[in-house]
Amino acid sequence: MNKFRKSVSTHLRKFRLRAIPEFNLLILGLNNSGKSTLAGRLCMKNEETLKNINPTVQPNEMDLKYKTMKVHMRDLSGQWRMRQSWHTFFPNTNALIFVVDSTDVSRLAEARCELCDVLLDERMSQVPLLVLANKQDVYGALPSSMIIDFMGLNRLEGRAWNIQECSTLTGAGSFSTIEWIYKSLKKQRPQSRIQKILNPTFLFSQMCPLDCRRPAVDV
Ligand SMILES: Nc1nc2c(ncn2[C@@H]2O[C@H](COP(=O)(O)OP(=O)(O)OP(=O)(O)O)[C@@H](O)[C@H]2O)c(=O)[nH]1
Ligand SMILES: [Mg+2]
Repeated sequence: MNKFRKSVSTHLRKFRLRAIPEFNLLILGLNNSGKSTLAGRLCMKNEETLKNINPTVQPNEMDLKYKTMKVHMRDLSGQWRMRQSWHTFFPNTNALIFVVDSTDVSRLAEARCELCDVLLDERMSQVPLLVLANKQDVYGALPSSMIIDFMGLNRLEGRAWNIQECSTLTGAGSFSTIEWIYKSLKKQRPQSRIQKILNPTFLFSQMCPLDCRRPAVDV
């Protein structure tokens, strides 16, 4: 009996060593920011397909193998109505990419509020965040330093985050996104209960992490 148990545990250990870790990556952002173009590029879709992407209606789910990990990507619609159901994808999310259209200054406040709502959700409190300052190929696109200011990203505490300039349309900077996600996921360890309690996002979960100034009436 002991021999049997030993052989089962040896096989299980071998299997665990060989198993590829799988992670869930959520791609959010306002409509028209470039989420689906990013997802398509990471999945090596051809240029013709990338230039003819329609606004997303149903969530787009895709698997990507990168180095030693398997990433399950979920690209959701950024339309106002669809944003109300983003939270159903929060459980088991390991990393978040928030795409911003750097050419659309008029919508940065809206993007800030939406991101704030996501970060306030306790299920997202430990999730590393990568903000993509997209559409850098367009003349006049805001640099990442200005996006940091406009969106109040410097206020973020207790969370691994980064911002990156890119153009998902031309591809420039798109693949470094997955490299950053890879590195931060590799560092991820399950949190102990005490660490969770000591985490400021958990303690002050009702405070707005980005100090967003949402208008009184949602338009
Ligand atoms: N110039 C430029 N246009 C881009 C870039 N990325 C995306 N676009 C264009 O922006 C438009 C919207 O892109 P999508 O990828 O569909 O945007 P989305 O965020 O998925 O939008 P929803 O699905 O409606 O939420 C398309 O016309 C894209 O070709 C970019 O880096 N530069
Ligand atoms: Mg889309």
